Order: sequence, then structure tokens, then C-alpha cells
Amino acid sequence: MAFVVFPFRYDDLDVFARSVEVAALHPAVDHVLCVGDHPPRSPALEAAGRAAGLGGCVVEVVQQSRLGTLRPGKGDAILSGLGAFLDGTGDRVHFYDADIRNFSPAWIDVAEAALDAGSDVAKHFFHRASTDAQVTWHITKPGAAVLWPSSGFPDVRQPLGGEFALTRRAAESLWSSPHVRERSDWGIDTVLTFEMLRSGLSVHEVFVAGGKDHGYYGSLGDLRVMLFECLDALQRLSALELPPATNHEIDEWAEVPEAVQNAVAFDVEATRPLVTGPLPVEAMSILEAHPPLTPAPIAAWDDHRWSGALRSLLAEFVLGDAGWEEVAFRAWVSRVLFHTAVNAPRGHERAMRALHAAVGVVRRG
Ligand code: GDX
Ligand code: MN
Repeated sequence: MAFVVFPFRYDDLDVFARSVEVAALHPAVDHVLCVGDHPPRSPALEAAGRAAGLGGCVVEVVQQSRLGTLRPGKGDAILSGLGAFLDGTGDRVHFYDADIRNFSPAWIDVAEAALDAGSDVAKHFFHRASTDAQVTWHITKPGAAVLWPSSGFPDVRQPLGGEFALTRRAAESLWSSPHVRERSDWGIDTVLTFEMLRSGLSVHEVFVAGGKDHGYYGSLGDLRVMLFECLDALQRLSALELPPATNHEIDEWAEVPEAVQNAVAFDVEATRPLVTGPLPVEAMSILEAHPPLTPAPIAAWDDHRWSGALRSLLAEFVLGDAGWEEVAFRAWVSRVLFHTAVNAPRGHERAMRALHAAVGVVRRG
């Protein structure tokens, strides 16, 4: 039977109750664990109580434990869920963000089917707006293409996705990794994807036709911490090798829904001011030593410039250093604004092709 984990925050509970009910009612699920960032309190407890009553399934609400060693965040929630699953006897564990407005049994079905067919890992993917997933598209995929060009990592469709399912064997393998166990912050998804590939687990990327309807962002400032932590996660893995061939299967996917084709995933006007204004003094010496990171007009942040900037960031960025964080943030925001201004207006298909092509550019070196 399957064990389902929902990491959730107490400031973000609007769709939580619905998702918990969907999981509890699913015939393959006998345990739902909701891992919050605060000690259990209503209304999460009430929602769990209602869901348990419906499904006859165990539904628990707990606070995340302090398991990793970096900033306490989503990683501690995922690790808490993984540890609790391994302490029990279930066969499989699923993870889903708790803010998916259109969460349905189909999310669980597609993953169960992939594991039934023999894969160790089922990893969900779906169409996204061409301006969404901008940490994935400008940091994680091209970063992996720099560090492990012949591996399957740059081809993983959603390496930062929070939705996936594991067999017990896969869960044990990931839990045994010190890189996974330290990662209490937003870097957790990067290290999990990396270790899935490194350990040779078979990964089946499963397509979710309805896509994921969840909170879009305000300005790109909302992704600032995620950017730094995902970059740091790549850096900490950079000395390790990934095998060239992987057991990697990807579902066929259907057409891109119109709503996704036309969506803009963040507030462009609120984002522009983030790259203007004086840089802090700490940033000056960094820019002198690393010319590819020098501020430039948005129109200049093409694939070539970004390739140089990303290499400098992968080599030298320091998490927690105010100068490095501001330099990295402005370079990334500039790159995302370039993509938004130059590629996105050409339509979803061409914009996505441009993102893929940019990963190819860094991959070829
Ligand atoms: N317990 C706990 N503690 N839950 C958290 C925390 C935390 O510190 N931070 C976030 N969550 C929950 C949150 O409530 C939600 O259910 C889920 O984790 C994801 O957070 P959200 O703020 O919705 O992140 P976002 O921007 O939607 O990112 C997700 O997708 C990204 C991606 O696919 O690109 C998230 O799964 C990222 O890890 C992933 O990079
Ligand atoms: Mn979300």
C-alpha cells in the first residue's frame, strides 16, 4: 500500500484539505502524512480528521523534524516524510505539494502505474508556462549540462518538481545519501534527482495531462531564496560524477493547453526594478573578478552571456554571502527578463524550444 506525504505551510492552507481528502480516498493509499512547518493546529487537524473519517485511511498531521543541516525548509519536511515512511511497512511513498488546486486521483494513478510496471521512481511532469520554472530552466538544467553533460540530468523534464513516488528500495537508497540527508532547504529536489540518477534507479517520468494549477508568483523576488539554494545544491554535488546512461523513460505528452500557452508566470513590472539601483559595496570586488557577471542591459543576456555567467556562479557563488547573493540574483533576473522579452512573445512552442536550445549551448561547452 502507498504512503502519501504532503509538505505544507500554515500560511498556505487553502487547497490543503481537498488534496488530503483526495489522497485518503484513493484505494491504493492507506496512510497520509501532512508535514507542516509548525506544530499541528487547526484547521489542518480538522481537515485531517475529516479525511480520515472518509477513507478509513490513517491521516496524520505532524511538524517537520530538524533533520538536515541547512536552512530549515521544505527539505526538512520531505526528509521527515521519507523517514516516517521508512519506519513503517508501506511498499511505496508518494510526495505531492499541498498547494495543487487541481490535485486528483489521476496524480496517484499515473505514478502507481509506472511503479507497477517495474520502475523504482515515478516523477511527474506537465506542461508549464514558458515563463514558469525559471530556476529549472536557467540554473538547474543548464547547470547540470555544465557539470554532467553526458548524463541524463539535463534531460529530466522537471528536476525540481515536488511530485514523485518511490518504491521502498528507492526510498532506502535515497535516504542513505548524505547529500540528501543534509538538504533541509529548497535544494532537496536537486539532490533527490541527482541521487536517483547516480544510484541507477529506474526513473519513469509520468505525464499529468491536466497540468498543475498552483500559486504563481509575484515578482521574481519570491524565488530569491530558492534560486540561491538550488545553485548551492548543484555546487555541493559538482565534484561527484553521474553515469552517462540512465534507466530513464519519459511518457508521451499531449498538446499544451491554451491556458498554459498564454500564461505569464510572474509579475514582470514588479520585477524590473529588482535589477536597477546601486549594487552593495560587497558586490564590486566580485564583479571585478568575474566579468561575465557584470550588469548589462536586458537585451544583452543571450545564451552566450548567460553561459559565461552561469559558469562563474557554479564555480564561485557563496550561499549566505550578501555580495554574491545580490550578484547572482541580478544576473538571473536579467536572464529571465531577457527570455520573457525575447522568446516568450514568439509563442509557447518557440519559447520552449529556445529554453531547450540554451541548455544545448552550455552542454556542448
Ligand atoms: N513543511 C513545510 N516546510 N512545507 C513547505 C515549506 C517548509 O519550510 N516550504 C514550502 N513548503 C510546501 C508548500 O506549502 C507547498 O506545499 C510545497 O512545499 C511547495 O512550496 P511552494 O511554495 O508551493 O513552492 P513552488 O514555488 O510552487 O515550488 C515547487 O515547485 C518547484 C518547481 O517545480 O519548480 C516546489 O516543489 C519546489 O521545490 C520546486 O522547485
Ligand atoms: Mn506551489
